[in-house]
Amino acid sequence: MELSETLRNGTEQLLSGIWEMAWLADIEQTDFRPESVSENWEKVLVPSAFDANPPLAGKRGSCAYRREFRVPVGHRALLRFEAVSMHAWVYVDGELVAENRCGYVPFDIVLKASDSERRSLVVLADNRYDFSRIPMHEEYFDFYQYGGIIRDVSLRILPGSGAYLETLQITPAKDYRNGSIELAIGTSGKPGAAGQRFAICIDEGEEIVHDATEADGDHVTYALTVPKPELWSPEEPNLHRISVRLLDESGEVCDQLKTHFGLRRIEAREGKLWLNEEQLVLKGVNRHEWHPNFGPCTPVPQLYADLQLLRAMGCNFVRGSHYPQSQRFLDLCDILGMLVWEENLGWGQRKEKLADPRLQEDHTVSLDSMIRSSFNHPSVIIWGFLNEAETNSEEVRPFLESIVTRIRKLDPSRLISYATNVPARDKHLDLVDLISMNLYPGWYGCEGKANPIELIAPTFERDLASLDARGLGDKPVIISEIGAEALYGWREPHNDFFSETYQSRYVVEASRCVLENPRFSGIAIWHFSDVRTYGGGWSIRRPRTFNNKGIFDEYRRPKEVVENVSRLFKDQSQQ
Ligand code: ADA
Repeated sequence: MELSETLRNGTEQLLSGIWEMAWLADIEQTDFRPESVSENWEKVLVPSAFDANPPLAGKRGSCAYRREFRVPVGHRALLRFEAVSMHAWVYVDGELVAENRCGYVPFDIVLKASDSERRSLVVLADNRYDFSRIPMHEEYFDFYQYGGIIRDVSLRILPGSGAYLETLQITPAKDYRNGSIELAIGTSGKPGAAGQRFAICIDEGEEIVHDATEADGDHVTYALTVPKPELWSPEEPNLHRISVRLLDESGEVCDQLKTHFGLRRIEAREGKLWLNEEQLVLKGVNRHEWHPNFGPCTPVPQLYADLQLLRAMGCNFVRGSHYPQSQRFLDLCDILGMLVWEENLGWGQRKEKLADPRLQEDHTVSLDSMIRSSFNHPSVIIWGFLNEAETNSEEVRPFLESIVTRIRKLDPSRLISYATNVPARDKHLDLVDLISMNLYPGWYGCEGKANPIELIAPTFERDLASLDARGLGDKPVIISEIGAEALYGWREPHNDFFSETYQSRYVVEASRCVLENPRFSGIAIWHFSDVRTYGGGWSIRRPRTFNNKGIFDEYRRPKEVVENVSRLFKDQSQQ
């Protein structure tokens, strides 16, 4: 399958490429006029982060982008931004048509028909922190947040009037092994309007025309069967394709969408994880989307290389920490067979922040977009949210409940989890399907301890016992983060903190404790590669202003740990 075919619906044209950009420094959006930016334009590649390279490295402020595009006269069009960071405003033909405050999720804009084929597009991206404007992004998060059009932009030409297709959502049904799926089609206007029909084709099968009579809420749903079903799994990541054409009363094709999907089932029961009814143990890493040359805009060949490094280690799992993933990365995970935890943006928020209606609203917008965009990726098996929030407080429960209820409504087929760093005191683990513990015994808080690595096993035992004592014994448990910093190339006789050898011993011991204990269903090492984080005085515990707990450095050079933990991961898969 061509990677370009795996674009969300296969009928879009990419607007990524060469645009123009003007750095506007401290201008506010309220003072910005798209037509008045007449100087300082320079060529820029989209997607890219404006502050990933000199001369704007480290700058906070506003940046304008512009280009033209064409829409046939009389047609509407759907503009899709896969991510603009952090605060974005979009102007088409001089008019403000969208504002977006969540820098890692896609947003769509439907453009009205115009009598001119040439349309002008201006985007203003602002990367300044300000809780009152963009509460989802905070300066203290332990990863650097950039500005700009950081993921692809695409355009889909829509019919001039009448309905068009909005979404295709495929859910493997109970009898998924024999190819049963549920297809939910979302259209603009009233779904299933009289006279509407859908011509549906799966793989190379025959195209069958269905009347759109039964609208189920926002969607028209069909029970369908894949003609030659092949299951999806990390070992055999088989994909199927579906195409839907919307026909009007006279049988004319008004619109078309396509997507790929996979037949697989993920479950949590009897304290274990199950994929396609077989017990599943997750072995993997947390991964930030970051490379020193590209910031958060990792090019596709590098995404592929990252996944190959993980596969070579015997990994089957990536936790996409700590924000919604790029669709290109998820496409590759589908194709190569990597299981994914996709997570809504959040990092260490305290209860006061979590109670703020502005944060709650933007969290919901971002969550909805993440689930809608990633719905058909078989690689995604877990929806995560709010990393290391103040979940030992009773007060955050209403918000957590609202998130879980919303996820279950949007997608009851996947597991729900959040990573907690207070498992023994966490008050809300009953809400999730999978308990995920971030623990750093033997790294943080072990000053003066003789053998810090020996703290790992008893800490795990203590926290597991506390879960079981609280009646949570039927829920599977993973270590969602554990790791130690190592500066690439630093090997020294003491094998002390920050050496590659300490990190290797630490991660190997943690992995051994997880893989040898049947109460655990997996581990995600913190983390894949070294990444830039906050600077200034806050980075006192972050040499180089990097989070150096990568098992690879930022250029993907393996540290000592890689070979040692790979051996363990691979041995375990042979058992
Ligand atoms: C936390 C957090 C990570 C990272 C890690 C660390 O668990 O979830 O993002 O900051 O600690 O390196 O300390």
